[in-house]
Amino acid sequence: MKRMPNLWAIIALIVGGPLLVSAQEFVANYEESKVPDYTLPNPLVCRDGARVENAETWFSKRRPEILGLFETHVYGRSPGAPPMVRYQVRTERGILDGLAVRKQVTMQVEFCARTMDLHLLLYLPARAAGPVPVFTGLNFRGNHTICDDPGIDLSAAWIPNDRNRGVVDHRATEKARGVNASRWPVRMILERGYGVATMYCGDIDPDFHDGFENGVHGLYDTGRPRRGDDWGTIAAWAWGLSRIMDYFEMDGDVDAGRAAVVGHSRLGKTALWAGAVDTRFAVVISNDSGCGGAALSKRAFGETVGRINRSFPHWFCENFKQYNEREQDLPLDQHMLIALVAPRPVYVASAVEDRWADPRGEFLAVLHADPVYRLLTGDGLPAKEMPKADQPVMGRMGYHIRTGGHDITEYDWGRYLDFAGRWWKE
Ligand code: GTR
Repeated sequence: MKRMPNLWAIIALIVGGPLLVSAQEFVANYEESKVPDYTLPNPLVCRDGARVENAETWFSKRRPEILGLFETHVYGRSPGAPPMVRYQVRTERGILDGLAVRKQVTMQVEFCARTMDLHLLLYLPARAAGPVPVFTGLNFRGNHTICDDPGIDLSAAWIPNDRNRGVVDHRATEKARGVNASRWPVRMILERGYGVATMYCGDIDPDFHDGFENGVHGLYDTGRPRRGDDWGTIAAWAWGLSRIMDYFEMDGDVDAGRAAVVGHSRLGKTALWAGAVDTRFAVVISNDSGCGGAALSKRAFGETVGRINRSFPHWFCENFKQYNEREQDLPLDQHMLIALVAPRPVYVASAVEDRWADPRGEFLAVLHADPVYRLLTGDGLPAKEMPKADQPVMGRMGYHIRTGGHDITEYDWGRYLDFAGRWWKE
């Protein structure tokens, strides 16, 4: 018998439909008492149950195992260095009132007869007597946004809108110059005797879900089906940071043995992954990196795996989506990402109001990576409890929680310069 659609069902759908959708909306947990019970894998116990008792076992067995877990389940597998890169360097002196030498480097990457251009901006202290250590990180909206220096080339790439700062165009404009300068205290870094280098993340891979057709994915991945462990956008950005490192190794004004990789938020996640994959980075710094960065996923506090994968389906590899609402099944957690940086100095920072990034989870990840640092170096994080706001702790591992919100500020940078300086003055 053919049934008529039930009128009440239709009315319920019209009235209740929107309620149903909003009931499924994500509600972040911000209560410590509601953090689920979780067990973290021990970074010093191999998958076969063998304990890591020395550096030999760590480097030959456990570290590759952990790196493989992150490649398979979280960030995806990246290709190595491209077979061909052409560099074009423009050097200008007497920049920023004589404080700096500015280099703008175009790197043309070629793969299988396809090419793409990456644009590096590098400032070096004018008074440097030899090669200097350099802080390097990607930027969110183009090199021209990091400083009021009118000589920085305007980015020609697609740029996300930033209505908060009055930028509503997807192309760079003169009025966007320096809009992110508060996040890049270039003069302060130069005055301390260091260089600073940056590249627009969108040069490497644009930050929207384009089916992995644009950016470096378009260069490498076309013509074959995507696999579960293929690299996502964060891994692509990290690959870009390694290309900056390739350049450093060729520039006699840069001390490539003393390069710090630094990043904020999604680019802080990127800095950690770059530091894990590429051991040429001597110091690794993550600022407010949160979920998929320094924060423990299994705490499901603030932003969660499910939420981040739904909001940003292109950031991680496809396999990571299996852990949406199933963090407890992950065979790893982010303390193991930090452990991958060992024995190199690592610094993680949080902000008090940045609960979305789970400051406590970021601190705990550092703390739970400490045994690896202790085993390899006898040094680690000189704290067992989370420090109070604006009271940094620094050993071979560093941590602070700054008052204020989600941002990278001059205060944060000041601590990073102090921290890296401790190691570089040795
Ligand atoms: C948020 C995202 C965070 C963080 C942040 C950012 O929307 O949920 O994981 O990466 O963006 O990069 O500013």
